[in-house]
Amino acid sequence: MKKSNLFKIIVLCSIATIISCKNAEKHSDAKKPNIVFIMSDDHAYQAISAYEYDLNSTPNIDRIAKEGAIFNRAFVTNSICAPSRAVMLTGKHSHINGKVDNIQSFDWNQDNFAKSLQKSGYQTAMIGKIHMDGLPQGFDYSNVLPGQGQYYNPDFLENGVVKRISGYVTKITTDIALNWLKNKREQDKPFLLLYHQKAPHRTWMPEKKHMTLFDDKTFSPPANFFDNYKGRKAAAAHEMGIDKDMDLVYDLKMLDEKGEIKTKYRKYAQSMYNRMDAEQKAAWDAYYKPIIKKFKKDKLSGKELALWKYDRYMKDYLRTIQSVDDGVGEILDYLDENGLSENTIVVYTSDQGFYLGEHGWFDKRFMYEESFRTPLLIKYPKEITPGTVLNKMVQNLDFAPTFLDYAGIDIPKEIQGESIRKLVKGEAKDWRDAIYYTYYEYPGEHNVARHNGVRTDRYKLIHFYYDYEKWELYDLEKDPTEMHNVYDDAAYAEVQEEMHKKFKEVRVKYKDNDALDKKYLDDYLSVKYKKKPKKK
Ligand code: SGN
Ligand code: CA
Repeated sequence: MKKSNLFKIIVLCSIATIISCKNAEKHSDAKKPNIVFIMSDDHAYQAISAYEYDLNSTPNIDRIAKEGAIFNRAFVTNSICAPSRAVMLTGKHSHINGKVDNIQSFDWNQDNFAKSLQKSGYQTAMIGKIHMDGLPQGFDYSNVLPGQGQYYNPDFLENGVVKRISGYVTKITTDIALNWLKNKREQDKPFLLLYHQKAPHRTWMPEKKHMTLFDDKTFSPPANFFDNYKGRKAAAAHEMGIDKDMDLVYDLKMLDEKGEIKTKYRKYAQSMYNRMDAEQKAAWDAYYKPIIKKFKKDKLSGKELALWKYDRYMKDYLRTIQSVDDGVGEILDYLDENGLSENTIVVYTSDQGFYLGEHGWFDKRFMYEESFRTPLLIKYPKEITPGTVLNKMVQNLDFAPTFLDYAGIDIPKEIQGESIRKLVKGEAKDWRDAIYYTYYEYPGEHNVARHNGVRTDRYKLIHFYYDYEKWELYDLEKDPTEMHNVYDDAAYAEVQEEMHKKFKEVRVKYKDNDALDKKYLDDYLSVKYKKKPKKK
């Protein structure tokens, strides 16, 4: 055969192979499920009506549970924003992915599940809050808030380019997500959409349309609102009390014109207000001015003031959630109306839980239930029976392997989480009986000491290992609100021993140890405080 003919045959064969591979790829891609991963920031499970706490009504988020499954025991591994997101992306604990606190930077060069999906043919987008520096990797399109983001007229970084957008952040984030689904999505590819809201993060600034919601209601705090922290020394040192730490002007909007209400963070409240346009300011003033006037007249103090603060906090916090729920409704409607629901997995979660007055607190960080736990709802009509309720312990560590599993991609052995795919179908044989927690950002805002611990179905062991060197043990069945530390209580001697064993086991399982704790402490102190840790 002539050389040129041989060459022609090779070229033709290669083209045929490429075409058939492409077709095969298209064919298998068509079966891959789309993923809409919805995350909000600081959304307490207590504030989702599907969890039945009777605080508010979130009909759209609830739709996910009705059409799919709800988890009663979903937890994070490190209850703070950026570390939680790093765990979610990598499927690895903070001490492995390196993003242990909000301060240090995240290494985007490491593997994450979006990169794997992208490589396997998914079109990927990251929209809203990500709270990590650097251009998000693994996404064909990103449009994210820089840092914490602003509620009114926020800046967005569209593929790394900054743009200020007029309006309210939750609505804008929804509009960007819908626009991507409608106009930027390639119809013949499976897609992964991370739709991540800033709300209901501090300082809980409501959208105009929900500004008066709950005005006919006064919220009463949980029974342990006036906690005295007996037997819980580290908890007692907190700086996240609604009573003593919540700022009247910054958090509770008492920005009076005369400047008579002077607080530590007043100037930040002023700059957030200044960011609004005339119309936004007018709506804001129409609502808050009469409240400010009454507040100045009433001169509340002591318990009365604490209860007033709680009520104002809850109203604003829940109002911001109403806008989040509206957005979820718009996305679900879009999927329904465009025949996408059947083949789309929709997840709703938060980067962690939040205190709504339990122990007298706002914020998170502690391993106590309300911030350790997080909401988790998932629907996927092809596999999940509507109305499924799950009580097994899952963690945000499980997102990456779960999404890889659904996308038919092998789960790398370095991933520390487990796919929940079988669990949701009721087909998981062995499931974990203990989960591991770490918290590092100390000394720092809200003064929550460094700690780690283990939780089983019934018990929780916590170790505050820096500055305090204290252990706490809780019997969650007898003491669900964690008011009685039973560490060193003779009645719990056996449980205590067993929990220490479990603690060691999870430390080994997840490859954590004292040397790593020390390393992260040294790194943190040198970055944040430029000083050496105290000698023990
Ligand atoms: C900000 C908040 C804190 C909050 C952290 C972390 N203060 O610093 O109250 O704990 O974020 O939140 S604020 O004055 O800026 O509102 S996280 O969700 O990003 O981890
Ligand atoms: Ca958060």
